[in-house]
Amino acid sequence: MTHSSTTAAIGIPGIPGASGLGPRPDLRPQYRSVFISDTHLGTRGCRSDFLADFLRRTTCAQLYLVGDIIDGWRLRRSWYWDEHHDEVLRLILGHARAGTEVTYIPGNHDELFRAWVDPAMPDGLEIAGVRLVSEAVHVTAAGKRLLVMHGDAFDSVVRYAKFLALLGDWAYTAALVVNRWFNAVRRRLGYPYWSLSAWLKRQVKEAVKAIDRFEIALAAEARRRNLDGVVCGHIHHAEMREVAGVLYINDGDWVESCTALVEHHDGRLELIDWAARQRLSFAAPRRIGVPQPA
Ligand SMILES: [Mn+2]
Repeated sequence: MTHSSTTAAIGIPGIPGASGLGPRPDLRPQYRSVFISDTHLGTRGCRSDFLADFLRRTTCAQLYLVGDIIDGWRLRRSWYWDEHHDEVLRLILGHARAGTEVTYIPGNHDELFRAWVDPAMPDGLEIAGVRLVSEAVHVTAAGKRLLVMHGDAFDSVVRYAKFLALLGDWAYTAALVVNRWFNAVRRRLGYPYWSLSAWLKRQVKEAVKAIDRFEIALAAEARRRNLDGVVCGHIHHAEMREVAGVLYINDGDWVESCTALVEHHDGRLELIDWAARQRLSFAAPRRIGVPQPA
């Protein structure tokens, strides 16, 4: 099968103009390309409901899945799957069927796929219209050449306090509340005050430094290959910045935040925060249907 990027998405429920009445070559997809990563489907943390909403309302000529899309192919105790996880897969395959060029670049949580990609086959392997490759070079409409890789190959620079890599505000606030109780108990037992806040601030400072090292390492890799920039994921921290003349872009994740990188038809790149844009609340309960009795 050839990858045509001229065909617009058709026949996908919920996509404006996608009536399913036949090809609509006049209907241009919304974006030239879309990059998402770290969706961690198969885990409870995945905001699969928001992701399904994003995939339902977004059309693009090229869709890059930049690793850690499906988590836990290896047998894991905590496998989690609901109807939104199903829907996400259905929507991705639907986009591929409708003419979107879908490229899957495995990460460390879906590294099983890496064994399927033969480095001798630069075109990779194609399954259900999804092209599987270990990494890719995307050329923007503006002619910028971007290395697309998950990023875990540079783990050695972020080994520090991964669990704390950018603690969310809410977690920080919650931790401080716990700390108040903790110190009330310590005081009663005659122990001196211990500042969780100061400790956390030190940890966060180290995590920020680790993220900086990661960004510098990936940008350096792009420069080494004479490319204009890099698009990656892995550290769950959306970012777009220039590092010594090279563009570093991290498309974020769909666990802690709900972010994607989009390329407009003129080659302009933009990070979008889907939860903020759609005013979706992380605190609201997920709309999950009642399972049908078997
Ligand atoms: Mn990863």
